[in-house]
Order: sequence, then C-alpha cells, then structure tokens
Amino acid sequence: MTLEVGVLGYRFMGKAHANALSRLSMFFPDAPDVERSVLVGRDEDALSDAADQLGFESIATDWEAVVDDVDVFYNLGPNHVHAEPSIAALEAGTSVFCEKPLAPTLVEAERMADAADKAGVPNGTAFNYRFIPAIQHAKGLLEAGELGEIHHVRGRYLQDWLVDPEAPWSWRNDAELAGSGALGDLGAHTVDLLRFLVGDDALAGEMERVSGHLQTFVDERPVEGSDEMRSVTVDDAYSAQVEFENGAMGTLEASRFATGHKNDHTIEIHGSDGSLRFSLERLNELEVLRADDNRGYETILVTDEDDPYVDHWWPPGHVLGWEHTFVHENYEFLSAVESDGAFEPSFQDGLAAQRVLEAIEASDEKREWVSIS
Ligand code: SOE
Repeated sequence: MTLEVGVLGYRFMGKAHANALSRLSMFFPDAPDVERSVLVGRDEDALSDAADQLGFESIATDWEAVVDDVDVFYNLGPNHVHAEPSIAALEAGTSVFCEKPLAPTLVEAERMADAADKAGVPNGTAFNYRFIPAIQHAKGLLEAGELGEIHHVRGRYLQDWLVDPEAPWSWRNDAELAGSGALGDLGAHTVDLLRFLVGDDALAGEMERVSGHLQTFVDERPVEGSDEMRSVTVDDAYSAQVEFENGAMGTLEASRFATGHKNDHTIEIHGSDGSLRFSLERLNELEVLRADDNRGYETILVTDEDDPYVDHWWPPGHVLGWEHTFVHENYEFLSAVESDGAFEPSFQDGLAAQRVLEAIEASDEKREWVSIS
C-alpha cells in the first residue's frame, strides 16, 4: 500500500517533514511506502520551486480540493491555518498530522480534537521532541520507577532571535495569527515533553494548576522591505509555576530574548531516588544521578544500537541530530496510519497542552493561580 501524502506549508516545517519523508524507505524499510503527492500553498511560483526542491509530484493552491483526495494530510502552515483545513480533512476521513501548537486558541484546539475523535482516524500533533532517543530513554527510566517519587520538574526553552529590536515582524508576533508567542511556540514543546515524561498517574500526573507571567519586551517591529512598523501582540517570554496532580512542583520558562541561546531546551527532573537532566543542545546525551551513588551526574551516551531508533541509522556512537526526530515521528505516525492504529501525541495531547498554555495566559491576566480544567 502506498500512502499519498498532501502537505500544506513548504517553509521551515515543510522542509523538515519532506526531508523525513524522503529518508523513510532508506532507513526504516518497514515503514509504509509514501508518495509526496501534493504540496499546498498560496503563491504558485514559490510553490512550484518548493515542490521541485522537496520532491513533490504536484502543487495545489486550494487546500479544499486536496484534503479528501489524499490518504494523509500534513498541516504545517502557520498556526491560524491549523483548524479549518485539518477539520475538513478529518471530516473527509483523512488522517491528519498537524504542527504544534495545535491551534492559536483553546476553542479551535477543542474543535480540532472533537473532529479527530468523531473521524476515528489516526491523528497526530507534531511534538517531535518526544522522538529523541535520549528522551525515550529517560521515559523508560521514569516508567521503571528508577527516579522514585517525583518532586521537581523544570523545563526551559531559550532562543534569542528577537533580542534585536530591529528584527523584522513576522506572523509569529501576531496574536491573531499565532495565538501566543514564546508561550505557544516554545512552551507547547516543554509542556508536551513534561506530560510525556512524568504525566502518568504513577509519576507526577497531569498539571493541575498554574501561575503564569508573560512579557513583551518590544512592542512594535519593522515590516521587512517597507517603512511600516507593526505591533507585536504576543509575549516575547513567559514563565510559570506548576502544581502537578500528585504534588510535584514545576517551573517552566521560554524566551526569544535569551541572548546567545539559539535553541536551548532543557528538562530537569528530581525524584526521591535520583535526578535526570537533558539538553536539546546535547541531544545524544542524558545525565542521570542516582541517590545511592555519590559520583553525581553520570552522562549516558544514548547512541547504542539498543537505544530507541538508533539501530535504524549508523553504527553505535555515530550521533543523531534535530532532523532525525522528524524521521522518527513520521515513521510512527505513518505506521499508525497504515495499520489504522493509535498515535501519540494525538490531537487530544495537542489539546491537553493547549489547556495548560491557555491557563498560563489566563493566570497572567488575572494575576492569580488558575486551575487547568
Ligand atoms: C521557532 O521558534 C522554532 O522553529 C519553533 O517553531 C519550533 O517548534 C522549535 O522546534 C524550534 O524553534
């Protein structure tokens, strides 16, 4: 069976997923055969060039004509175009993989998750960091109870691409188009990773209430190629305190103003029997500290052939990078589509992350703790 994939969006994420699709048959021979069937966008010339470069057979400027014509629809467009095309595809019985955050608003995310439940077809939110071998290794340790009772959970995602006030305005700075700023773009990843790692009832459980703070440091930015200045209507940074269901404490943070930090996503977890920490900038490593061993943190190189996904690539020690996370998530998602099985993170997981983001924003507005419903 060959799955025909239609992809909306051909910029950063379009390229990341097209690269993944092109690698699948080479490195994951048991993955379903996929055809990069149609690339969807608005600008026909740019679309044609992108289709040639990314290996798509055809182009379309009208997503409505595509969503029920393919087996799988990838929604990799900006956040404000996540809801309608995804819902239309689901209503047509097409499996949908959508970039994160699931939607700019909680209401739209709810509609999307509802449509996914009604359609009963595989659906996924593209939280690619779940598919890092070191993160899967960490999950294995946590599930085996090796860290004991979880007390502290910390997640921060630091970038610096907006620290220059002259950095141009983009859709990511607009509340209508993006929903929120660093909170939705980066915080969504952190919230999802923490749910993945410690969200089980036997560990910290779900996040129960939050106290959030959002900040916008630069209120307007120049529009590239013109004299116009446009308002920034989203946060440049956020921080939050979290209380988990089972009593663990969390602190979360993300910024686009963390000078010198390009894509620094760090997770730390402390349990009664040990601690672990992970940094995206050293993604082949996991640091683990055991309470009964006074040597401090031990660095585990997660590059062995028995580590998750590693055997599909190179001999042990030949490290993986950011782009491999997309191959892994595409492999899992498309395998679920082929077998009509379930995939996680699903639209419901995207919605669960969105509830946390929305509560952080509400808490900032109300200046009080907010429960996550
Ligand atoms: C931009 O801030 C961005 O590309 C995010 O949108 C991605 O989700 C993240 O993985 C890297 O940074």
